[in-house]
Amino acid sequence: MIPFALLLLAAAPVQDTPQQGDITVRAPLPATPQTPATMVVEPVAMMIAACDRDGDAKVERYELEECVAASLAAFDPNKTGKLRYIAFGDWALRYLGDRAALPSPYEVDRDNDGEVTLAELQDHFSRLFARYDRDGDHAISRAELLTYRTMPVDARGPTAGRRPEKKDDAPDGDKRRRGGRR
Ligand SMILES: [Ca+2]
Ligand SMILES: [Ca+2]
Ligand SMILES: [Ca+2]
Repeated sequence: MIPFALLLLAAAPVQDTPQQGDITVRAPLPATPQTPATMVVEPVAMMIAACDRDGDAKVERYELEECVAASLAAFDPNKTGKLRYIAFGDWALRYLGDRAALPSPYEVDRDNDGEVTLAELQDHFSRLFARYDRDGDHAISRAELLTYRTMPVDARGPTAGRRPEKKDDAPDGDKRRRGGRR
């Protein structure tokens, strides 16, 4: 009796599996509209957030200074204490995510000698610290690192400057088009 029951159990799923020669066509999943991004983080704020060493999600000055020094040292194998602009671009790519992200080397290199020294970099981040620490408690919280966008944004990005949509482009019309009946 038991072997027969097991056989039935084993056979049951077969009814649902496609027979040889059947073709299963899956419709593509509908695109999920992105939640409008009203809160963003500047590249340099992303770097500052990653400087939290003790895990309290806040960045204090000593943490930022250590972090900035270590970041420069990573691109300064000969320990010259400075980065030329090309090396600064590599630094920016790693820590800010893009060579062109702010701050630019021109901004940080205060004496315009073509090199960003550790002192210049620390000075720049010290001013950033003062800017981000809005409540003046000598620590930068994640809330202080957020930038709030005032520009209306939808799934396709900022809506400013876009041509107004025609009435035909109402959500219903949109759905019909995406339904694939052409
Ligand atoms: Ca911390
Ligand atoms: Ca300089
Ligand atoms: Ca603060």
